Amino acid sequence: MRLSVSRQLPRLPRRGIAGAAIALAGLVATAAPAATAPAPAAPSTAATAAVSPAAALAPPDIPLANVKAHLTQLQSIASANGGNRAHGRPGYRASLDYLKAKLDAAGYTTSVQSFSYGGATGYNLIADWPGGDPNQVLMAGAHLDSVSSGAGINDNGSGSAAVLETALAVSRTGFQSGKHLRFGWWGAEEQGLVGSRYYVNNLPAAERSKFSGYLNFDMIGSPNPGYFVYDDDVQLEKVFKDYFAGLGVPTEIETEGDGRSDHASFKNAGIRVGGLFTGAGRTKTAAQAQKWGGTAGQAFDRCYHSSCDTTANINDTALDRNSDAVAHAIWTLGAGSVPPGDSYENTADVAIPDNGAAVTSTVTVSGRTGNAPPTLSVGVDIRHTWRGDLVIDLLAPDGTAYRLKNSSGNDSADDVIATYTVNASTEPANGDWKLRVQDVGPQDTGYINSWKLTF
Ligand code: DTR
Ligand code: CA
Ligand code: ZN
Ligand code: ZN
Repeated sequence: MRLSVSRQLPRLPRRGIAGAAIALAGLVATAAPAATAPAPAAPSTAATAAVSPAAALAPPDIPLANVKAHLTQLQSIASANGGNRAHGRPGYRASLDYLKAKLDAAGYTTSVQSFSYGGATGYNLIADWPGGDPNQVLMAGAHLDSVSSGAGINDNGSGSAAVLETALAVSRTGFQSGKHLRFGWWGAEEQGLVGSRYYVNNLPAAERSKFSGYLNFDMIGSPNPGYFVYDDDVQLEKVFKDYFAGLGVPTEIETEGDGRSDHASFKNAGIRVGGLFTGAGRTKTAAQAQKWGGTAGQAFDRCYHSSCDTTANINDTALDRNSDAVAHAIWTLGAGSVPPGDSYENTADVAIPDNGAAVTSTVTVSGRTGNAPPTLSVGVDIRHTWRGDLVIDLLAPDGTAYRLKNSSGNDSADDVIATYTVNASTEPANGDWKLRVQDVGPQDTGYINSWKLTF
């Protein structure tokens, strides 16, 4: 005797799958369509809501002359303060004050974070551009300090100036990013990523989880340049590779510095990172000289950590290309035109008819290479009222169905908020993946609250 109980489905507060996921890692669906229960009828009302990327606005050209003017200022400030911008020396704080004044005048909300290291006070400069989704923070940064032997114009005036000028371009153009834009300049990187680690370690966990990515720019104007892209994150790497491909400039993955610059502080905290590098003390090979020009058998930067790292130690083409790449990344990622990392989510509610036809919700996966993994994670968040006899399938772009959940008759469980693992290694990753849900028993109303694929 079934209770004829029905209740209005409360519009429960949306909660992220991750926040309440129950990992059912032991469940690995096989490649063959499920045989345990008749596959539900093809959805008559395929309620799909593909998440399509917002149109990306064209990023502005970053004027090389503006970037070089900042380098000239940094050179002058170092020359007037003992010849450097090193941690604990007057040239560092004087340089930070120069950047802060520019950012304040451009309408940024700036803050200076101080920390102690080696008996001296260090400072980080943080600049927030008002607006954007506070739960999706896109940050670009560079270390502002130099070694004590010189003005550090390539290491790392180049990254500092390019990030500064990109931030100023955001203001000049009034760019309204979908994500909240934040820029940072770090102290005491040369002492071992001290400033950036202090910043990340002092972020509350809830704040750290809001980062959609951190982009690092440390040495991007080397006089004998290479074009290296950080390969820590597939999506962020792709943004930069696509940019350089558009220029017809080949790139290599950055291998000299894994962990050797401020992106490591963010990566160690689980934040996705990307960035660019034009080389330091390593020697350019003949093959690299063939594709990039410059001098084989010579270091990418012969003045690395030396007093000759002055405004004369910059390759203008490299600095210009990389400065424009910073803007390209901010405008592209900021506009939300690149899926957030390896996860693809649909948050559109889709009603599930009581004892009725199956419905579907779609996520469009693009920009990946190869097949899906044998451990494709499928997070679902389905709300329903009572006797939820739900059958849940994942449909690959070619229509292959992977059974995630069978109806369990009198399934009196409440919401289905779970993470399933599917072996989808025979399926190409890109395409329209669908979550298909059918309620095969009466007395129930429900809806797909959200669902997420993570590769
Ligand atoms: N640690 C940086 C220089 C450096 C050396 N290798 C890499 C790779 C990626 C970024 C930076 C670097 C410094 O001396 O500031
Ligand atoms: Ca430019
Ligand atoms: Zn250095
Ligand atoms: Zn550096």
